[in-house]
Amino acid sequence: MFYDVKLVFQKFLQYNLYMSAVGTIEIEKIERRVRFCDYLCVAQLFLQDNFLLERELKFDDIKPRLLGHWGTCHGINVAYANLKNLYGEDPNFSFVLGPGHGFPALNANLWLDRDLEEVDKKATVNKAGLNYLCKEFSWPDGFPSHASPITPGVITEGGELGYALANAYGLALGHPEKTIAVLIGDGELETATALDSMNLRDLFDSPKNGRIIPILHLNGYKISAPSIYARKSERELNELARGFGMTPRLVQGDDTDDFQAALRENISAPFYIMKTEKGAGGPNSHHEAHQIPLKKAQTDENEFKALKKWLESYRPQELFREVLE
Ligand SMILES: Cc1ncc(C[n+]2csc(CCOP(=O)(O)OP(=O)(O)O)c2C)c(N)n1
Repeated sequence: MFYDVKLVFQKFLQYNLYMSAVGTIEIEKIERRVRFCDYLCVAQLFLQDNFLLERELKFDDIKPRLLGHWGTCHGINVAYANLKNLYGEDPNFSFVLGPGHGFPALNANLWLDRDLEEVDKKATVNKAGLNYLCKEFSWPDGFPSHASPITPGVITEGGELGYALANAYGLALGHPEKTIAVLIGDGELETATALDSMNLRDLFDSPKNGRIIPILHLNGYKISAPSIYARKSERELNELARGFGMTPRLVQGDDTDDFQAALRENISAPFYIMKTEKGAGGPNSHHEAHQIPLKKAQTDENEFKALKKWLESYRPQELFREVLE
């Protein structure tokens, strides 16, 4: 048997680099960030006071009008945290977000990274800023319930699904130095615009252009019905990606170790299929999780208790200390 010693050594080195790049501490850091952003999503959607649960939750702490979307938030937070860990320091990296219904997640991440503070001086990354972020979400004269022109980095506004992948290719066109990761909803990929944008890869493959990292957010549902892609087998999904000249790589979103490994693999024309559970961490089953779970939490004792349990499950005060102090 023949071994190319140099190659084996390089592989060994790569392996060790990989091991040290995603050691336990780093994995914990990514997962803590996801938990914190998940909590911030629930707090934005539901709370008008007592944002870190520093005293016993009361009915009056809950917003009188609950408006926004929960279901897709966890997956967005997972993708954001994993990409941030790897590309956070790269000035030529951008993240394009398709599923527009996950605005609480986008707002939470922009706040945590101080991007929001740059355009809104009240969104400071401390307790006062956290209170402001949560209180003003979906609130008269505050933040809207969806991404809008006041959101830092918004390219396309208007609520129409389908443009994320085309926008990502556009950003990297003629910019070989750029890397653009793009999260595409599985419902979004059912639109003609998104599906046909998969063909752009053929035109794009040139050293004059940047690198695209498409990530299909396979959370199984579009609004409350199973998406077409959720009905396909893993083999069919892989073949679909291959048909567009891409290399499929399935990732279980909550397996941080594997997600980090997958992002570091040297895959040409990758197509990541990121599986998460719609509404993960929340009280409802997937198909009920899209918008506001526990709609009657401000008046119904059982829903109030379920919300309290849900909020407490993230241990927000501990998270706040661990992430920010
Ligand atoms: C072109 C277009 N068709 C339909 C809609 C209505 N719509 C809004 S969200 C959504 C489902 C989105 O599903 P997905 O992309 O999987 O996002 P997620 O489930 O993660 O929220 C649909 C059909 C829309 N906004 N734009």
